[in-house]
Amino acid sequence: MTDGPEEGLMAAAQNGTDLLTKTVPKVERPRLYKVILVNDDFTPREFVVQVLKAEFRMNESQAQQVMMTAHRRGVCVVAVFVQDVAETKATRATEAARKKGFPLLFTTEPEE
Ligand code: TYC
Repeated sequence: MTDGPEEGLMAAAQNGTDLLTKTVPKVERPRLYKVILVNDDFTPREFVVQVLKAEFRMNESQAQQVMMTAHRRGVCVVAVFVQDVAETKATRATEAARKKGFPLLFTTEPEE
């Protein structure tokens, strides 16, 4: 298999007087969406790490690295998912922060 989209296939056979066809539906990989962590001046570092561990199943070291990248550069890509999963995770993570009164924000954007 190549990198490009899978091609739909069609096979036809002449059998007596009947033309037999078989089609295989075209299947493409869904577009992936990035979940992006946005820096702010108020959310405590340790709380950001806690949310990354809880909502994105990161270990302490991974969560620390992602948090510090957002802290230093302004944003950091947390992970990529299909659109509905990316949006659900970004919303849940942002809501967890709102519940505690922090402005922490997770956004999503399509890859490529
Ligand atoms: N900048 C915050 C602070 O110094 C920590 C922080 C890091 C907040 C990453 C948000 O996405 C973030 N307390």
